[in-house]
Formats: sequence, structure tokens, C-alpha cells
Amino acid sequence: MDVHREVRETAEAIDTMETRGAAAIADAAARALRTQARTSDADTPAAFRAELRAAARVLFDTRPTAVSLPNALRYVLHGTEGGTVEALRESVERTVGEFCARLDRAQADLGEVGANRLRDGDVVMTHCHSTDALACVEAAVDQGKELEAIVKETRPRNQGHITAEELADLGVAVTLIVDSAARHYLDEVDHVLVGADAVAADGSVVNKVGTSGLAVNARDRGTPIMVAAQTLKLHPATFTGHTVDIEMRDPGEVIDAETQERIGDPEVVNPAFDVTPPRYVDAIVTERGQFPPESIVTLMRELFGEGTTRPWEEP
Ligand code: RUB
Repeated sequence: MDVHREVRETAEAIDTMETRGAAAIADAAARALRTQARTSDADTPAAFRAELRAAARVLFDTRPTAVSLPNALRYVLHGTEGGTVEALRESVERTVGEFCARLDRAQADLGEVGANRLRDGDVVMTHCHSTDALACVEAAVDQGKELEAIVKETRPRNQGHITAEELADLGVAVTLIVDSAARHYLDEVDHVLVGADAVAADGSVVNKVGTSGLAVNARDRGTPIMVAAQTLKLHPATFTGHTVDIEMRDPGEVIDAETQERIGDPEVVNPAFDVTPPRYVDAIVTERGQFPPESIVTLMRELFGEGTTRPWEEP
């Protein structure tokens, strides 16, 4: 099947985490489908649709955990209508434009909702790098609030460094800590603020590995935990999140081969995500308002119904 070079390049960038974070992955995948549509020389509507499905499959096979990726592909493939190749092409163009605009708007609206939870002088603790979480901080800063942040470095890939840099650019005073120092500082923190790769029907949150331990510690310390997740992260196909495929990454991200060998060649495993049960989450902030995790299922039914089809597979 003729999948455009740029689609393969986008897939490669997602796979190698040059493009990373659930929202950015969704945006890139939708744009790649648009490139496929723009450049397709399919001569029948059926061939055009088959090409789009093949491109979606290549994108889908990159990273298994963030549900924003299949949700983006579903949005574009479901929204593509027309009886001729030209009509289908225009429809993809329109649907992708709509999708990307929605994504931008959703993040800005979510930021406003999340900012209302943050008071002037609050200290937030972050894990990994989430554009949805940062949108809340940005909106709070725009409202004139002064915030401080304790930023976990987030081993092994240190996405906390990206968060530190972006928060500093917003004028937030940043303290960077190693992941294992989190509990030590939780007493000084007003909110734990994280993003999500997927939110299950029972309100469980799938996010960067380490989120669940942080949430348990935060609950123990009485620090509220707030998850910023636009509705694109809602996962209608899983009840508790435990069926979500947790991506296992290269052990080389954790330790170099030489050191591994020197310390007795232990097995090294590198799960990228974990699941936080709803009882450790205080609020899920979306562009449609904030919800206790237990009531997220109502929003999910309203938005997605019961459908969980995979339109990139052969009908
Ligand atoms: C990123 C991560 C982020 C979510 C949400 O993991 O866990 O918290 O993807 O991000 P990775 P956003 O670096 O492995 O992709 O709010 O930007 O969608």
C-alpha cells in the first residue's frame, strides 16, 4: 500500500519520541493523514479510503498507550465522507482543520478551568511534561497569579527538564528535584498537577510511569492531585485502564550497556506509563469543566456513546 513518505516520517518521529506528549502526537497524526490525502493519486474512492486506512495503521502502530492517537485517527476517518476522490480529499482537509482547531481551543479552555483551582502564591509539583497541565499554569499566570513549581526530573528521559524550561519562561520560580525526593517536598506543595495519556471509564488515569506512586504519596500527605486532560484523552474502551497496553521502552534509556554488564548484567525493564486508580485523584480538569474521577464516565458516554470501533482496520 502506498503510504506517503511524510506519514512514515511522522510515525518515526512519534516512535522515537521526537514528537511526544499525548496532544502533540494526536496533532501530528491528524496532519499526517491530511498529507496522505493531499498527495494521494488513488483513482477510486475505495482505493483512497484504503490508502488512508493504511496510513492510519502505520501511525497507530507507533506508541500503544496514549489514547489520543487512536482517537485522532478515528475522528479523521469517521469524519471523511464523499462519493468521489476529490470530495473525500476535501473532506479530510476540512476534518483535519477542524480537529487541530478543536485541539488548540480545548487546551486553552481547559487551562481556564484548571487555573481556577490555583490560587495566588500556590506551589505545584509536576511530573513529566504535559501541555495540558502547563496550560493551567499559563492561564493562572495570565490571571496575575504568582506560582512556584517543584519539578520532578522524570527519569529516564528527563521530560521534567522541558517542563522546567517552559515554566521558567512563564515566570514561575522552578525547583528541580530527583524523582525520589518528591515525598520529601510534598508538605510544601498545594497541588500535584499532571497530565494524562488516557483516562479510563472509572476515572483511572494512565500517565508517565511514577504518576501513581506520586499520587499515593500525595494522598498520604493530604496534597490534592489534579489531572489536566482534554476529552481527547478519554478512553471509551477500557473500564479501569488495566487493559491499556503499557509501552515498554528500550532498557538503553535506563542504563548503558557497559554499566549494565559491569554490575552483573541484571535484566533491565523500562515501562513508560502506569495506572493511577481514581481514589488517588481529586479532580480531572477538561475543557468541559472539572470532574471528580467517578463521574468522568458520564462525560465519556455523552461524547463517544458506546462505540469503540477501529476504523483503520478493514471493514
Ligand atoms: C508524556 C506524558 C504526558 C501526557 C500528557 O509521556 O506522560 O503527561 O502525554 O501530555 P511521553 P499532554 O513523554 O512518553 O510521551 O498534556 O501534552 O497531552
